[in-house]
Amino acid sequence: MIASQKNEFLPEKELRELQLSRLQAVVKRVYERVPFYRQAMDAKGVKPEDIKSLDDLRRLPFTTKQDLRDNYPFGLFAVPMQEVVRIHASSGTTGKPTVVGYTANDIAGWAELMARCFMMVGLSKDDIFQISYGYGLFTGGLGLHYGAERLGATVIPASGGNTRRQLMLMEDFGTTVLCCTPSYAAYLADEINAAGLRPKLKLRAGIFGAEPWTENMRRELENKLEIDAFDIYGLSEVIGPGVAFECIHKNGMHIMEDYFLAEIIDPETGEPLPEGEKGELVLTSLTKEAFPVIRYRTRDITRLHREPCPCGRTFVRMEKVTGRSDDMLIIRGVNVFPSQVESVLLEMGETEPHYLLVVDRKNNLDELEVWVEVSEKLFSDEVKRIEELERKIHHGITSTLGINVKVKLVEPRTIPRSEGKAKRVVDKRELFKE
Ligand code: DLL
Repeated sequence: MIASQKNEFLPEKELRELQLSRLQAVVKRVYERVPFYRQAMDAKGVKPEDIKSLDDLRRLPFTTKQDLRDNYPFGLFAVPMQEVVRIHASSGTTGKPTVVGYTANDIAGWAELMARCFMMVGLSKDDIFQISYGYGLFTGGLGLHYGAERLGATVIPASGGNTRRQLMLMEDFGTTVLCCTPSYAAYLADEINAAGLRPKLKLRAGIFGAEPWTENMRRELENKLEIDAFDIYGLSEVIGPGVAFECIHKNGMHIMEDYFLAEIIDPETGEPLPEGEKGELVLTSLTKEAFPVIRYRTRDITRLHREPCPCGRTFVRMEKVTGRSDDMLIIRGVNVFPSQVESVLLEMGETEPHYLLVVDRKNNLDELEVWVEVSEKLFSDEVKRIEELERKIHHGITSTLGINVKVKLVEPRTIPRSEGKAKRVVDKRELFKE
């Protein structure tokens, strides 16, 4: 039913041939249609016809999030807007999101990719998917939604939040597959158990991603929810969820190599690292029409390995993402940059330029507290002024980040100064220190 499923088991040689022909086509496409890529390739002295082998990939320029910002909103699209049927976006560093687009073929291909992921772990049209990733500009909700429909499964487009309703839907509609961030799954698990609901549920699998999580967390979710929990990776710039997914062996996520080419580079030098070494993941889209990306620097730190997988798939596997090479935080699945907070504060101009983001996880839910220094004078003023300012900052930050935060105004010199790079974040979640 899923035509591209045959690619999952292609012998190495055939897979490389397929990748090369797709790479040549996409490079030609962006060179001819996207001025940014033409300029970047000209600057490196590379023409599309120079791409004769997969090794020539490294001759191509990188694409970064900054390039997306510089070409906001549609400057990197490779088709006229009449052919773009969907837009998604993710948070940028200063309020403006990074924007991606899809043609009808892109949407169909993505749905197929997601359906393939589900089939990899034995899900089928008999399943009932509760999609509790956010719907909207975020790729999570609609990305999984279209994939589950393509599979022929029943879809409950629950979106995130409203926990009580989530539990009701789960019970009444017989949800078998829960799709959400792992931190939300952990929260739901506690609520389910507190309500003694598990015996009434038909849950059998969880598709969790959009933020880093650990093997410990997997064990906890699997035990509490009595399910198989699978890790799904992706990013909007490259397509959304479905770039990589685990097979039933849960030993690394297979990167969908017929859709994407993966490299690992040294984040400092940009040089490709030998296979098996840990570094920054760089992805090139091989099939997308509206928004192809060449050597996109994901900033995600991981490792690739090619040992044969017992499932028989030949696609390379990536380890769980253990960090980022930039300062992006993921809080309840939402991407947050400290610079977003800074720009809100600077725009307001009523505080000192010293702030700190304190991230913690309580009852399995991420919490963000923003500490902001205010002048001595303000502190000696009446309480009302302080409360007013707190409210204003709260409103500014909440509406920019799209998540709720706590704001704490503090006295001058409360936040430690640093002599080098300012330390803007205290992340108490310490996910990977197990
Ligand atoms: O988070 C797409 C997605 C939706 C993936 C639903 C999985 C499930 P963005 O909002 O663009 O897209 O955020 C992408 O999230 O660069 C990683 O840093 C992080 N991320 C995504 N999946 C995982 C994962 C979606 N499984 C950024 N493990 C990426 C660790 C992940 N980090």
